[in-house]
Amino acid sequence: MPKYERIVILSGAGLSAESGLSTFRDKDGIWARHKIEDVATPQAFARDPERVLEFYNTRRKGAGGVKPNAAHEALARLESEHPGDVLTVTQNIDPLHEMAGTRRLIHMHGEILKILCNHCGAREPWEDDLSTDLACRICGEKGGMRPDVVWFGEMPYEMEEISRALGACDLFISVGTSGTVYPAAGFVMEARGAGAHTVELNLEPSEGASMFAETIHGPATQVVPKYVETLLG
Ligand code: BV8
Repeated sequence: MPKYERIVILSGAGLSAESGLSTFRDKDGIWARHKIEDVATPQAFARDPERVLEFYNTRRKGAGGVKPNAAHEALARLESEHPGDVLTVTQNIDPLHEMAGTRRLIHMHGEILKILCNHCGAREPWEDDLSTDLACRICGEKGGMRPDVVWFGEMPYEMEEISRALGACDLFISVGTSGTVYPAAGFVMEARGAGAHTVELNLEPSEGASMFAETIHGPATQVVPKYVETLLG
C-alpha cells in the first residue's frame, strides 16, 4: 500500500533552469531584463503588440531547442510508476514535461508553442514568429493573434480542476518555484487545508517555504530524482 494515494505536483521555472531556460526572478532572470507591465499584461499587448510579440518570439525560439532534464524525467516516472493518482500542474509555458513523458498535465499559465486569437478564441499549435499582420485562420481577423499564455491580470487555466485536485490530495510537491505569483503560490495552503503532506523541492527557500511541512533544497536534477526514489522505493 503506497504511503500517498493522490499526488499533486506544482512546477515553476526552476525545474527548467538546468535545461537551459531562464527563470524569472533569479539575478539574471527574465524580469531582470524586461518589465512585466511592458511584455506580460493585456494592456501591454493593446499598447504595443509588436513589443510583446517580439518578447515571446525570442522565448519561443529558446523553447524550441531545449531538452527535458533528470528532474522532468523523474516526475514523469513518478506519474507512470506510482499506483495512485498523479496530477502535474505547471506554471511553465515550455513543453518539457510532456517531452519527458508526463501525461496528466495542466499548463495553468498556457503554452509558448500555441497561439490564441483575441477576437474569436481560436487556438492552434505554433512554432514560428508571430506578428500583428497574421490573420486568424478561423475568423480572418488580423491584429489579435497572441501567444496562448496567461498574462498578469488574466485568469489562469483549469482553476476548477486544480482546486478539486488540491482539495483531494494527500501529497503536494512544489518544484522550482519562488512562490511569488498567485494563485499558484496559494496552492500549498489549499493542500494543507485538505490535510495533505506538503514538500518544497527548490534550489533555495522560496517565499512560501515556511508553509511547507518538508523542504529539501538543492538543484532540481539532484533533489527531484532522489525524492521520487523515496516515494517509489
Ligand atoms: C490573476 C506568463 C485575477 C507566461 C505568468 C493586480 C492585478 C491583477 C492580479 C494581481 C495584481 N496584483 C497581484 C496579482 C496577482 C498576480 C500576481 O501574483 N502578481 C505577483 C507578481 C504579485 N497574479 C495574476 O495576475 C494571475 N492572474 O490573479 O487573475 C483574475 C481573477 C478573476 C478573473 C480574472 C483575473 C496570473 C498570473 C500568471 C501570470 N503569468 N507568466 C510567461 O510569460 O511565462 S507568471 C510567471 O511567474 C511565469 O508563469 C512563472 O512560471 C511564474 C512564477 O515564477 P516561477 O516559475 O516561480 O519562477 P521564478 O523565477 O519566480 O522562481 C524560480 C525558482 O526556481 C526560484 O525559487 C529559484 O530559487 C528556483 N531555482 C532556480 N534554479 C533552480 C531552482 N530550483 C531548483 N533547481 C534549479 N536548478
